[in-house]
Amino acid sequence: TGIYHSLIKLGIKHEIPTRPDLNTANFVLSQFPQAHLAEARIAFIDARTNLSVSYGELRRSIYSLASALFHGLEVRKGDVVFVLSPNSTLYSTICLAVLSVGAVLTTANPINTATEIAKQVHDSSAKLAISAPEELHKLVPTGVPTILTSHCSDGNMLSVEELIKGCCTSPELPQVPVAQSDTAAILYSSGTTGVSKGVVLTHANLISIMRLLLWSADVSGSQDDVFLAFIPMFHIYGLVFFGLGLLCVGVTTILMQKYDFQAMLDAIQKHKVNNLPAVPPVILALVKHARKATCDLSSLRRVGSGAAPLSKEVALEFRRMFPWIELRQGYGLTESSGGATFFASDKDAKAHPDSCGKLIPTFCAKVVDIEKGKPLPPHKEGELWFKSPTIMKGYLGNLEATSAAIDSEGWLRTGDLGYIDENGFVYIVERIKELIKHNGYQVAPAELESVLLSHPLIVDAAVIPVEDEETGQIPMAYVVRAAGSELSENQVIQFVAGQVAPYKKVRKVSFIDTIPKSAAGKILRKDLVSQSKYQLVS
Ligand code: 4UV
Repeated sequence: TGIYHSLIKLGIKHEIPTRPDLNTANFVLSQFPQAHLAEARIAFIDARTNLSVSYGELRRSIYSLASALFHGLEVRKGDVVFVLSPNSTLYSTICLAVLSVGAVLTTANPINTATEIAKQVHDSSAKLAISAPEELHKLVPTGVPTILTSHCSDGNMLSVEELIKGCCTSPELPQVPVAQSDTAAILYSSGTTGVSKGVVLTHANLISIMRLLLWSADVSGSQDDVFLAFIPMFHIYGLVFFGLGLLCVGVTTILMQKYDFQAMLDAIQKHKVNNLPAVPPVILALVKHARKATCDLSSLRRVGSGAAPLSKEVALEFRRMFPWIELRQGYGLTESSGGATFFASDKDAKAHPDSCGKLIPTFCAKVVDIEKGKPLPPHKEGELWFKSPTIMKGYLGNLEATSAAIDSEGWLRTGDLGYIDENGFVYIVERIKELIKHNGYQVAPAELESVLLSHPLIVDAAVIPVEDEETGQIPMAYVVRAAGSELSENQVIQFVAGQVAPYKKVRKVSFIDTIPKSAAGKILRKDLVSQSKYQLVS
């Protein structure tokens, strides 16, 4: 039939529940370590301040904040709450309290610019924002009512910290009926084309992905693990692991506000971290610099890599240098609530260094011929399509983009070219969608093109990815200047840098007479990609 099914069956315990009243928050809380002693287990440690939070404290904070949001701030079912914060010990509390009252979570990269943030506040129709004090200035112009995460000495704004302290401890969550088909989160992704869109994830989506994470943790016996989190919780990868899912497993997570190579090594050594979900640039940095750095990585047992392709050479070198560490690649998308493939054993991962694993349980896949639209047999390259209970409901308020992404039978088009071998291992060959990934972060060419076109001396523009060893890809702009203009590469770079978050900066510019386009006016990016390769070598 051309359909690949995950060959791994879930046990009864991990099957997707049908209880209609279960929401993401009471699901996570129902999985917390239950016994009295287990309440003292540490859930989070802030790597910078050493502040720790036990599972018992976390549960009480979630109850208190949920009560304060519901009774005090009148946050109601369906209200969108915008969270703007780096990783912190409060992040999960905020997410779970918001979800528990049936409100909808939307998250953003705290280094986004005020304009980017305003766009998301507007697009998601946020009713309330919760902001780290240092990012507050970006929310003020939007006029959205805002509370801070932690108390800030200058000013009299409410903070989550105070709400938790001030609220008489509530013994339970406010009783808000939430259906699993209700929206839980709106995360932003550009999908296969265009600008960032709101990916609507339901409670059923999030509960399903957490069940799968729980199942894989049970398989590998992770309950006593110590994880390190620099992957941000605003992104699906960090949200599912650190914000929600690992709390179901009962592990301890050491939190870093942002990635820093030396701070990461120090934290691994100090806290005897054994699990490190990472991205390819971090694996490369370990291969290149760990030998020279003074560090003890002997506690590490497993390192994960996802969000962008990991080169086979780097993977092999990593295993040679750190033979005691399992390296497991995974692959996923915001649109599939995170992971779609994974390795269940190190033996499999070792034997397939260029694969990103097998379909996770409950997933089906098709590899579809790009020209003919027909499903392909093993080893043949085509676009990967997925079906699973974790696939998003659609893009917020955008039926056209939704039906372009998900067909009438529920198949999600990934925009990734790959193949599946006869044993079910999945290989990603190339990204065919427009998306650029810089250090694992999404950069949408269409967004940069619209910034470029707002320059009075730019007549037309197209942005494409250029491969980069350290960061994966960098955005490169092809620019058509107005007649007689002497606009320089540096001026273009500075112009864009002034308007976008640092990870989205255009880092190379080439001037061109016309942008190649199809008869329908679509930018022929492939032509520009070939041209850029020629330019870089000639
Ligand atoms: O939407 P997004 O930014 O989402 C992600 C999610 C990555 C995750 C999440 C949970 C996991 O457990 C895990 O292992 C990985 O990145 O970007 C989706 C696109 O990123 C590329 C691919 O083009 C997706 O469509 N991508 C993600 N992982 C890989 C990858 C990979 N291992 N190899 C190649 N490309």
